[in-house]
Amino acid sequence: MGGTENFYMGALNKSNNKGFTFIEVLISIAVIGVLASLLTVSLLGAREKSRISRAKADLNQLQNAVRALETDTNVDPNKTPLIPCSDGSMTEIYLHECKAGIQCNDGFQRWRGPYMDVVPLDPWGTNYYFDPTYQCGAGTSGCNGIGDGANTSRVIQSFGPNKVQEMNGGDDIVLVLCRS
Ligand SMILES: [Ca+2]
Ligand SMILES: [Ca+2]
Repeated sequence: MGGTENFYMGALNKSNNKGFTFIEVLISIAVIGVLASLLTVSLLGAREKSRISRAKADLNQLQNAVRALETDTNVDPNKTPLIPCSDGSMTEIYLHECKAGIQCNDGFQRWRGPYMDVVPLDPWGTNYYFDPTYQCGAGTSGCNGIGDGANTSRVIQSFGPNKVQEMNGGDDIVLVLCRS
């Protein structure tokens, strides 16, 4: 027992005397650097995830507002007729515009809003959008795995982290009001 103890003490003393070599210090700094960057990446990832959840929650609220607009006026934003779902002549607009009919009225019949006091900006600072002719991609968030190809969906949407609307993919976050 005593012999083993001496052996360990000897090893301990030896390494204590030696201290850290330059290489060991470099390796420690590199390891700390890698751990710090991993932590940063995971924090950024968590923040982006919470922004995406917020966009989805906003879109759910906006959908409620659009459904209330439909009930009162029998049309969608920009007076888009409910049927047919796909109509290439209808225009895309931002949902905070009065033409959308959510927070103010631009000539809607039987309008009884505002259906939302203020249409918020999405978590990336872009206005939410109404697109009566959106092409879903199979991987688009909210398209539920259905890539429509040539067909179109009527959606409300956030352009996502890159702030640009994309068709058939990208980081858009959509809520489908109806499909053609
Ligand atoms: Ca479109
Ligand atoms: Ca996008």
